[in-house]
Amino acid sequence: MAPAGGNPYGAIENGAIAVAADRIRWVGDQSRLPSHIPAGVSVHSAGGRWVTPGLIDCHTHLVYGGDRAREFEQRLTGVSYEEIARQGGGIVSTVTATRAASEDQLVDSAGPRLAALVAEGVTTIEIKSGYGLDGDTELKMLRAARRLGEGGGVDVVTSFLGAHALPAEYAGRGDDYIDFVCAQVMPRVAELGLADAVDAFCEGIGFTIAQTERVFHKARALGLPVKLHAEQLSDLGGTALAARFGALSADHLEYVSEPSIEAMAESGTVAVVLPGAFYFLRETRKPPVDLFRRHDVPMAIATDSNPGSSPVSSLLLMLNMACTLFQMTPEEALTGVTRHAAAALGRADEVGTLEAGKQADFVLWDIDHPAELAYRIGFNPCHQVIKSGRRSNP
Ligand code: DI6
Ligand code: FE
Repeated sequence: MAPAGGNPYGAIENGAIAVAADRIRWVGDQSRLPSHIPAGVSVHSAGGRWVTPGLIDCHTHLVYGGDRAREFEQRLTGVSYEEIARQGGGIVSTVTATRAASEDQLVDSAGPRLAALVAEGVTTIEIKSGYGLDGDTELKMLRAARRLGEGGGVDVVTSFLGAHALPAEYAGRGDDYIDFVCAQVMPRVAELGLADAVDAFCEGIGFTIAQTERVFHKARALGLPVKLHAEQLSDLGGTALAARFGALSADHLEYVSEPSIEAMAESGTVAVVLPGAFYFLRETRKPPVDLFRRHDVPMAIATDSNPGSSPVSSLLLMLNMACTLFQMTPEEALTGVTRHAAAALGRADEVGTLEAGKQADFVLWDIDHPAELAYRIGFNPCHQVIKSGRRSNP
């Protein structure tokens, strides 16, 4: 499958990919391969299968302690997500469990969730901090996330999300907490190279525009790109702020306004839609996919894998939900977990398409047509994952 081109999915029928070490060297029509294959080059048949770029899950909170199954029960009796958060449950309850867990325990508990994603062809994943909300636990989460990428089977990109929720010890003192995050935590995170970007939760139950802006200023001073949880439950204008800071992505966006979308188009900010959270919170307001299309804002799709609003470990299921719930096309959905997801992580030069020079991350699928990736529910047609030029599953 090729990067762009006028044909659906950028597909190449009877294509071939040449790989040297961890890089794609050439992609094209099989008939244009040299008839003489030089000694030392091995040839593998994909058996006529469809090949796509390795999938990219560009928004997850994969590392955390505990779970929130009981909160799920509570929500089913009619208590809202916001209500639970205000009562000190929600994100804050995961914070307690995450602080109590050791770094090893965090790595171990995230492992099976990561394995499920990798088994479906995920070769790059973003993982956020944000369940520590104190210096040591935020660093512990980011170290755990980095460790999950050490096996080489998947690239882990990290985001520092210190401004995720207000910890109990700062109740009523949001500005003081932001002071602490900016002055004490972010410089340590940056110095240790533990984050590739900085994120925040700009929301009534999160942080204000002014507080988010302070986090972004600090990120800029530390040379880190930004992204934002914006307009998930209300329209505070976080997306326009993110665009002003040249954010890589603005995520959720159910309540985003058209002027903010124009600002995204201007700044090249990717719209990351998260159908798992929309579904699991039984939201009714959809992200304005038509407006993203009209303004040529690239759309990415991710799991938002987290214990409270999206306990999801399947990116393929998100393709289905993006189509059924948000009326995206299967082609848009696939682009949303490859090319546009790469852009949402600032990694578009490295991954996300099958192009010469990029990392050799790709997936062989047992499917008859690429629309099948979005069509099936609870079925994994992944035949083989190639990560950085090597086979990563049996
Ligand atoms: N928005 C989300 O969807 C997650 N964080 C955020 O800011 C939810 C996190 C949680 O409920 O634990
Ligand atoms: Fe999130």
